[in-house]
Amino acid sequence: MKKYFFILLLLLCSSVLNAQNLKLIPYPSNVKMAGSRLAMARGSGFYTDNPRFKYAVNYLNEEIGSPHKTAARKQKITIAITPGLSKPGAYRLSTVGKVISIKSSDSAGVFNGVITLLQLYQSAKKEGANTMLPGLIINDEPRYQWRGFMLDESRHFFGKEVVKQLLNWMAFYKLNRFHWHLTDAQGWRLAIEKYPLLATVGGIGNFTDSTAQARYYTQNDIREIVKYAKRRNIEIVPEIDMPGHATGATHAYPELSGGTTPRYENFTFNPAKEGTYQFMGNVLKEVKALFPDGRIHIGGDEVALGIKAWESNPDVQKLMTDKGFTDYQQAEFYFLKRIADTVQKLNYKVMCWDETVAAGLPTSNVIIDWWRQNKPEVLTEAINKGYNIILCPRLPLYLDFVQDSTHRSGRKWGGLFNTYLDIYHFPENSLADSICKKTNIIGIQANLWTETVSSKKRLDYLLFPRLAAAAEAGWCASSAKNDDMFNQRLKAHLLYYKKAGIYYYDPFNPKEH
Ligand code: TNX
Repeated sequence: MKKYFFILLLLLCSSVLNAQNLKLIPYPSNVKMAGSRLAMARGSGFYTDNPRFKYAVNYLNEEIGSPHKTAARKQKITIAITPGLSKPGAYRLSTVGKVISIKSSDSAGVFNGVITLLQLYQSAKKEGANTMLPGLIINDEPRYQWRGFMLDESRHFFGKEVVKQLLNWMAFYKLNRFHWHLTDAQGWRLAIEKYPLLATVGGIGNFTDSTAQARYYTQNDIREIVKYAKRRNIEIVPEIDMPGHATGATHAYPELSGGTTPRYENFTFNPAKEGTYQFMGNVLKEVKALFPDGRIHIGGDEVALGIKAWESNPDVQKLMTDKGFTDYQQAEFYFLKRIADTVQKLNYKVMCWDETVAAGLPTSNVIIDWWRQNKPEVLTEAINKGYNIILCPRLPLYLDFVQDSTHRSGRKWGGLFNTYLDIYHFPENSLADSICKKTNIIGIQANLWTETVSSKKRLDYLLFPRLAAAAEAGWCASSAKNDDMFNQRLKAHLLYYKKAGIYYYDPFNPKEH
């Protein structure tokens, strides 16, 4: 009898203390369970003596809802920057003994350690008035330095509170780059002081209603959001899409249009007018002042769709003759080179979509977003030319595609869609091993285009839980992936979404549409 009791106890303990039970997403590279536990009293929070990282610990306290300013009993965390951890963003977290410690070689790693602690706390067992943190040592490092998410706010505008909530979830999943698609044909969403009509006129309308009242971010909004993101270890890359997808801007300033009539049908900026370059130079200066993280995305996608109008544009015709261009793509690339040069003269790095791989931009300080999964040769070309590359192919990384075959709203291409497991297994499920190993692939990114997304509810439904899968794909080695284990952890995270009032898709109970 006694013997069975002990076996039962052992089984119970091992299930409580088993690393497999940790509800961490993304899952850490290495976890060692110590068998101990660390009790935290209800209402207590965390503190650190390290002044440099008080902000991170305060963030943790806010997230767990601890009144950290007044908490009587607080759990100490020692935080140290120690050289020698191999990758940027790597950290070591220990919860063994009485004091929690986080070590890293950089502040990104410290933040990542704090986030792991936050997730441990969220999923910790409660015993009476105590939260029981498992005693463990985690050594962890990201697979990719760039773990991104892109939101299109031109097609539909969601506003500050939604963006902040997204930044919170990104931080929770250690996603560290927010690509913000702020301008497009359906609306210009960023106030520029020198050209106020960009926002007040260019901001009118959206994909569903071209007359909707102007919606845009003021410069104060932007500063607030940039600060909010920084506190969460998230860099923001603003996108000013050009020379295509320009109608939001040319709606406000028709003289910039590459077409002959001023409004919607004209898709590009005029590449043949010096005024366009002056205008963009001034816009980019303000963009740089607002976004301190050192990168601007200049678009460069789908210009071919708008080039037709150049045939009847006398300025463009003159440019073609003067420069001896024989096809319009040369004019497009001429435009992109001048803009890239302007950004680089501002000491900022350039990002652009993969159509620009052929444009002859300098390879240093230019990052390419590879999105056309039906053009693997473009990815190979970008790799061979030596560009740094972010992988964001439509399949499986576009989140405007539905998650399930039964879903009605969202995109499906001849029945194709993107499940959370398609994302989880990226890139090995999509690209040859030899490509996956290329070191100039610096990251992956999930993109949400919003032509089909006009409400917060729909936004949530497309994002969750695929954001979690994207985070794990960006962080974990392919050898560490396991569907069953991921599903187990994900189930716990669905409860977090529920608690937060998120309208998520439940892949384990897929009855909603
Ligand atoms: C192509 S992806 C675009 C976007 C659209 C998206 C989905 C990319 C760089 N350009 O403008 O929103 O397809 O329709």
